[in-house]
Amino acid sequence: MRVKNNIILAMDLMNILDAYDLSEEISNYINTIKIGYPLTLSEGLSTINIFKENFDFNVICDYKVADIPETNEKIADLTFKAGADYLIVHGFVGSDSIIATKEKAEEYEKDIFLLTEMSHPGAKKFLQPVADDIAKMGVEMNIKNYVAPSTRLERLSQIRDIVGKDSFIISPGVGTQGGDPKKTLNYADALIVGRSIYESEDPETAIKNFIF
Ligand code: NUP
Repeated sequence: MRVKNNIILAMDLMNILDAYDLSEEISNYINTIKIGYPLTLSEGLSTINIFKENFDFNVICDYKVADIPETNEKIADLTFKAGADYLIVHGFVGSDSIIATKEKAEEYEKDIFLLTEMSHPGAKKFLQPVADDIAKMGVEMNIKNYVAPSTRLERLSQIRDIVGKDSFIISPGVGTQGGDPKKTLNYADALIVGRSIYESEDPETAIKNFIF
């Protein structure tokens, strides 16, 4: 995937009209967006195609899929059928659950991102102790795309070492959560940025602060 300016906009808005307006404002700088539960539960899966048809964005669906394989497969099927290019999947549920989403992605000629360690403080307690193992499992499973935190650069660096230089890492937590965007790009291929852009009075200028 080629992510323009190495920035993925986290489109955590609660209605499609705001999301559409923002897309118009920033589409010269951004070609990849991430949508999650806020927009999807507000407006439905059909939002994916609105972004694809009107802006030709790469759309990553951040549904942090974390269920048994059979349920994961259904979620992946609905998401890719709706037009998603990528689906973010939790790693802690284990390889069978992940395989279910990966195989479904392949059916649609799409792909998944494996979520290793999360960026918020609470992730230190349960997720951090197993995050290296999640990344190692991803490598064994031949997964190429990962999500890892910008809020703990030493952890991001460690995860990069595990998944190797040819893997593609996208990293949330810069800006509002405190992560340093420039340093993050020493280890990650692209930044995920939400509030620092969509809550800004001037999203275009806000984006320029993340371009190096
Ligand atoms: O570990 C993660 N941290 C995180 O913030 C994994 C994520 N997927 N995210 C998402 O990235 C979060 O749900 C939000 O959509 C985005 C970060 O947004 P912001 O903190 O820049 O507003």
